[in-house]
Amino acid sequence: MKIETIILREIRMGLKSPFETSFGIMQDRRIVLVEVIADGVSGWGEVTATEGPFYNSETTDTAWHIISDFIAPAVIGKSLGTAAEFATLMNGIRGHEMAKAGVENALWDVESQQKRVSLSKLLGGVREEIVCGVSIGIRTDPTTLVKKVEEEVLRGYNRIKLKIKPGKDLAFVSAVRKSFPAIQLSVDANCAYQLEDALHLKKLDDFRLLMIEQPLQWDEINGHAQLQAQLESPICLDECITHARHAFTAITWRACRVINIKLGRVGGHTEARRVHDLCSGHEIPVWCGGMLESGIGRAHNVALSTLTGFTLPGDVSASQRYWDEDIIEPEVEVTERGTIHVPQTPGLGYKVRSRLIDQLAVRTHRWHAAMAVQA
Ligand code: OSB
Ligand code: MG
Repeated sequence: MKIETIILREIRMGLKSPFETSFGIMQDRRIVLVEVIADGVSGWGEVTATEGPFYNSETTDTAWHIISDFIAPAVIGKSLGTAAEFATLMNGIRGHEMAKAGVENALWDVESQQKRVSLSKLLGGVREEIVCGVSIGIRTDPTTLVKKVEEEVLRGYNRIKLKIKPGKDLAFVSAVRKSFPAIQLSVDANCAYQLEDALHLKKLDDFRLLMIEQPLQWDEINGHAQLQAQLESPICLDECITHARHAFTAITWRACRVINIKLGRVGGHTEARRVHDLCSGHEIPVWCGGMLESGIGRAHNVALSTLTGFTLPGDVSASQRYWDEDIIEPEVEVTERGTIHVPQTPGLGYKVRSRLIDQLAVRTHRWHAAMAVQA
């Protein structure tokens, strides 16, 4: 595939309601979308960076900068055999996984359309239906949280994940567990605790949690190993795992028993599959994380979740939970059983609403390959 055109757009999309985590509140999303046209076929990817450097070090603006000044100039006009070759070309750029993933995933969309298979099949996926959970933001008090959990349980979601932080943890988790003794329940701290909090975190063992996600610092694998040794609840790493090498380190040191795979955080489908394969080889279950994506990022998450190792419900939920109107058609819908049917048509399997995207765009930049000059 010859990369003829790259179009970068930043769109604004307001979440239906604010989403609070230990690192801040998100509501007005600034999302960078990547469209790549190769051999006349258009593919789409999403940059999952947040607006500020609080989840990881990337932001909407750093991704725009890295793609504009380094990635697009490096690949425009190039011919690649497969989307996976893009990952090799990116080896020289350190970090900026979310920026890379936006472009690489657009190429996977192109490749699956060219090969006339669904993205899921191209990735090696085996499921036609995936199991969904939800991630619930921090609430003011336990009663409000219990009400929200009830709503999502009634919708059919198969695992409830509660965001926690110091001061908004034990009482909240305890109230939810009391009201719902049998649900699959997990918590996510987004790095809000220290190893010195081990005795406090150990109290979470009382609530039969499926896992405790990323309690300690974003780059702290050794501390998680020490904490895991003191906890019965499995630790799941999110922020710490930006590539398969980190996954290998974390598994070898027993820093976690579960890994959350996010396409943006690990740099795209190629590295996501490497992390997945490594985890499968070590009997570490994985699940697909979310970054409050628009329909494009969500469609990529649906496809990734069909690989065999994704045995736990992911944070891939219905478009309707996030947006009044999503940028794909049909929107991502969740069945009464809390599952998503995986599209079987070539490419993403959802139609990209390019006219709506152009309306939502606040900036656009295009790169075109130089035309071959005829003698
Ligand atoms: O840690 O999983 C996280 C959202 C933004 C940043 C980090 C995280 C999250 C979520 C939401 O938990 C998952 C989703 O519903 O997309
Ligand atoms: Mg997380």
